[in-house]
Amino acid sequence: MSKYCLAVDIGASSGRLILGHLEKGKLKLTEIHRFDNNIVQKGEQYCWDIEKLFHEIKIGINKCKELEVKPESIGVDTWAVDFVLLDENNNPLSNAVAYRDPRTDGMMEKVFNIIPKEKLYLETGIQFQKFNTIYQLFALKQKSPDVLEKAKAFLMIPEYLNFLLTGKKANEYTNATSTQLVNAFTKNWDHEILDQLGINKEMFQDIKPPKTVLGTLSEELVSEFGFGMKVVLPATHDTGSAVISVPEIEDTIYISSGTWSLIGVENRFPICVPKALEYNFTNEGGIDYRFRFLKNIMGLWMIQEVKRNYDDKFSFSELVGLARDEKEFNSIVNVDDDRFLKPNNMIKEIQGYCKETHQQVPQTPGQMAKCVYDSLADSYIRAINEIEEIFEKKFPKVNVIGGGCQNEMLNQLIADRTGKEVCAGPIEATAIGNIVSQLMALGEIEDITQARAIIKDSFEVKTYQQSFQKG
Ligand code: ADP
Ligand code: LRH
Repeated sequence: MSKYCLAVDIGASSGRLILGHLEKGKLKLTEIHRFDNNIVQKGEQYCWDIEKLFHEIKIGINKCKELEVKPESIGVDTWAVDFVLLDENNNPLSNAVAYRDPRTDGMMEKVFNIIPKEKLYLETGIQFQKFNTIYQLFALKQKSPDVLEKAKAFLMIPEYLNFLLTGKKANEYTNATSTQLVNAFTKNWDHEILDQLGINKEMFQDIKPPKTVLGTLSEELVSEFGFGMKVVLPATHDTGSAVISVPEIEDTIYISSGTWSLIGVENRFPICVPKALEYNFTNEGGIDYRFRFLKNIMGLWMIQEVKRNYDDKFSFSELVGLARDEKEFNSIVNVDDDRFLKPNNMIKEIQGYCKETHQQVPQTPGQMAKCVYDSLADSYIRAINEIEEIFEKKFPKVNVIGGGCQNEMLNQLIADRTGKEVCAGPIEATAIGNIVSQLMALGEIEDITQARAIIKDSFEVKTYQQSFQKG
């Protein structure tokens, strides 16, 4: 039996602490704590409740004691792009503003007036999304330049949580690339971009790769928990950890399905060709400097919001069941439309779109869910076609990972509409990727090839085939 590692995996909708260890060559998981994560309003801003998140991490660590397990290490991953700035006394200078906050409205265009879009893409290889860190920092520069000037440390969300755990400040490569401020080739902060935008360079920390042992729990926390642990950097960007868990990556298109849908392939080099720019694909940095060539498209955020607007009267699986009964309902929305990013009411927004486009307006929860799933499938198919066009080849398989892979209707829709084999799983891909990165750092797993073989052996994957012959 190997040492135990503790994964802290916090997505935009929920977080969990999962213990992992190797037993007879298989990875065993024990979920010890799960909690909700939501955007909260602080004054005028949409923010993350970072104090609550740290509190939940501490609850989870304390639960290890009840299980009489002392993990060798802990690793934190979260969603990307968001950050906290610290002053010279290591106190936060800013809220942990959430990427859905409208402060970045119009900022992309302002940045393009200084740095042409094509140049930004050629240097960073990163997809254009209005909430990327670069536009968040530029918004801060416009609206509160003093805050940016005073900042002594820029820490992304997992890095700030690591700082609270260890007192150590470091940036981590996979998450750093999501800022659109890292050069895809030097793999370091792009000082030219920072200078051109007038963003304080001094606040950025050294970039450390996944599998780095950052340090150990602070003495204060060791006395609070009664035990210490190493703090290891996994791929701290959740999608970076998730994609490690795709068991057979060759010739596979993965969809990391959660609040967002991240759809793409793994590469050894960044691809910044004009078609990739035109279709807005990203080259996010991964473990061992592999690149995730993917497109971040609307995900299950739409159904999360629909569910919330129905006062959580239906579970996710109930919504799937209700949608299945609506075979005759075929209205579709364009999920890429910005209006779905943070509407006041998702149900009304979807109804408004259908009305404006002269389609049948969804009225029941089943029709609403069917509309969301059909529309998401539509956008997956577009992205798959774009990938195949860029690579000038067909990919025979799609592997859906993450919480969304439990949506059997969506999995079947992808199989039916593409004719490809669709594999679903693992569900906890992100936490698994986090754990195997720690096990690699501790020398318990040799490399990512071995890690993927172990994952393939340890977790069940459900397969879907086209349910009818295209004719
Ligand atoms: P994130 O990491 O972005 O918070 P997750 O990977 O946890 O997201 O996935 C959450 C999503 O998984 C939910 O929005 C929901 O649509 C989907 N999901 C979770 N459980 C089920 C289920 N039993 N059936 C269908 N879908 C589910
Ligand atoms: C998925 C994710 C995605 C980012 C978005 C902000 O959780 O990290 O990769 O683009 O959140």
